[in-house]
Amino acid sequence: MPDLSAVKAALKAQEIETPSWGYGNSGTRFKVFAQPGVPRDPFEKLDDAAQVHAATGVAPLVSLHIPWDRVDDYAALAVHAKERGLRLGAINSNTFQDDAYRLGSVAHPDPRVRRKAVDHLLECVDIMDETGSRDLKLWFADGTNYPGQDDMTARQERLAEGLSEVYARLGADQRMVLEYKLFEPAFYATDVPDWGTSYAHCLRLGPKAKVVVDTGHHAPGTNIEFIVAFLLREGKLGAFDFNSRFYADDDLMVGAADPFQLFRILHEVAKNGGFEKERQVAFMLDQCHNIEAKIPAVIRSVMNVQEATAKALLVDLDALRAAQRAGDVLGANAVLMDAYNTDVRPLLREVREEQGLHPDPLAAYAATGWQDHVAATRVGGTQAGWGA
Ligand code: AOS
Ligand code: ZN
Ligand code: ZN
Repeated sequence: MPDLSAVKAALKAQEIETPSWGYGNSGTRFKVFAQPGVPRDPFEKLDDAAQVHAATGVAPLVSLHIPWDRVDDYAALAVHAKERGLRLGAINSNTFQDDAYRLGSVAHPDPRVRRKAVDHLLECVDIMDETGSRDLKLWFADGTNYPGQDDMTARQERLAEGLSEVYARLGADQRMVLEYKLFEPAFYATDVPDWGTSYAHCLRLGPKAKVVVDTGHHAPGTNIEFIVAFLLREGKLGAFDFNSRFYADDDLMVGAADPFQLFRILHEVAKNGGFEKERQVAFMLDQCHNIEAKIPAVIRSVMNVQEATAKALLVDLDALRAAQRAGDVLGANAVLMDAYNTDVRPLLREVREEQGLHPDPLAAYAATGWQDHVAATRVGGTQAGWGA
């Protein structure tokens, strides 16, 4: 059986990164519902993220999205974070919202648009220098809508060229992490549609380039845990964008749609050393909370990751391997299911109490009165920027 004190130590050491855009208003192309008290600027987004960290103890990092989180003084933003026990996490680039990007960004047929896109990515690395962020997170909306619209091979060439210019600009401790997505907004061919494409680019670029697995970016039925296991084995898993989906890239709370899938993914992480700090796997959330209250939704998501992590850490690996060696199909499956079916909520309550936290993070947040405070004092909160 796994050593319970080691499981507890791993749970206390876990760091989950929350997205700045998860705190702002968001919606679908049909409607953005405004909520009272949402942050008006990146400083206030950090104030909300601090509430999540205070309640859970495991969410000290916040991802930024540029230009949504553009400020005059990034060092001041980093200080603001530090004063609240937070650190600035990945810098997410945005090469999808300008009119110039109608036919793509780094893979655009026009070199002037490619220049603009690469310049933006380079600006993001400048920002990383100021914020102390380790990761540049790249997601490209690039692709085509119709067969024949553009040359798919030429687009790969342009993409590779842009990426290598940015890679050369990275500092010694900085990385670029490249997200893939099968669909949307391009409907025929996305330029980085799958992990294989991202992996191939990252492999060519070098050790500072790694793959991001966003759990909402696959075809239905894709075995995501296989991808995770493969990338970990190759040392190329850079980060997760956790969220859940029923149909497309729904960006719902992680663990809401398919907690068993989240467990299977985190089991592969646990089994393959992905929780070890030196592996530098970033556990990020990429979610939008369209109809639910935002801070409690982020807290719930963090708790869902913790619960799936606890179950993954409780898998009796010795028993699992013994059953696998013996070819005991049912026995091996039972070991996994035993861990998944364990109610880990009492364990997590205990872990939180040992950390000096309230055992129930949602109750702890409700008791702060923060929601009433921000509803009364913040007028005119901003839109998250995405999903509108
Ligand atoms: C888009 O689908 C991706 O998941 C990106 O990570 C994106 O930058 C993020 O969702 C914020 O919109
Ligand atoms: Zn994402
Ligand atoms: Zn997405």
